[in-house]
Amino acid sequence: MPDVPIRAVIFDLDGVLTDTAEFHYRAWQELADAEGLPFDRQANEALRGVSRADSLRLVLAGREVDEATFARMMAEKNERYVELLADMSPDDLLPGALELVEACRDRGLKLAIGSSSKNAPMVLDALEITDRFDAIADGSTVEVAKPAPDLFLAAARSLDVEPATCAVVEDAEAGVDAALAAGMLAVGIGPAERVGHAHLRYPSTADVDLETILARGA
Ligand code: B16
Ligand code: MG
Repeated sequence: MPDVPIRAVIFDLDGVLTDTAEFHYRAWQELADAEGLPFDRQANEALRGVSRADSLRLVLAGREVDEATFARMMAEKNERYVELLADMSPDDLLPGALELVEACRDRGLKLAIGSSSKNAPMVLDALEITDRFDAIADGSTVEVAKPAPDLFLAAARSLDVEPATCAVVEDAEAGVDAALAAGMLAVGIGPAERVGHAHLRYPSTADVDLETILARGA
């Protein structure tokens, strides 16, 4: 990691600013049950931060389906997921999330969202935090999903900053992989088994210490 000052922070959404993982899980479980596919909470863990299409491939676990069936299954899962999001409000921000975003803004950092979710703009609106960010890169921004670096590189381009000056806050193994591949400072949220390969790691968003992040990049 080159010693360059951090000028921007790219936030993952699901699992860092809000916890939609339970809704994703319920929507996948209902689809799996309807299709007679074996699936449970443990299998769901592998889907964290993974795009919708890659998630369905994991749910199918090698079972072949034609293109139309694949598209229908993705649509059904998303329809259910969006239904479950209906009651989302600022109360669904994770503890410490808004405080961290505000602290970044107070330090003059540029802020972006780098989420694999195509529903990210809707979730940000429901949380009433869209206006806090200078750029939003989501599941519709790039072709190649995390763990490829493309999404975070697109966020850095939108912010007009060099990748090495960005810190990425991520809860998923695939997201930390993507941040490292982008040459950014990776800040992992969660257990070491999942995000232990990040440069810095905190158990939860509320534990993140911005000064340590900034000192690390300086
Ligand atoms: P959608 P993140 C990810 O969001 C979720 O963690 C992951 O579970 C989901 O499959 C993915 O977005 C795609 O979401 O189906 O809404 O497009 O963690 O990158 O903010
Ligand atoms: Mg996430």
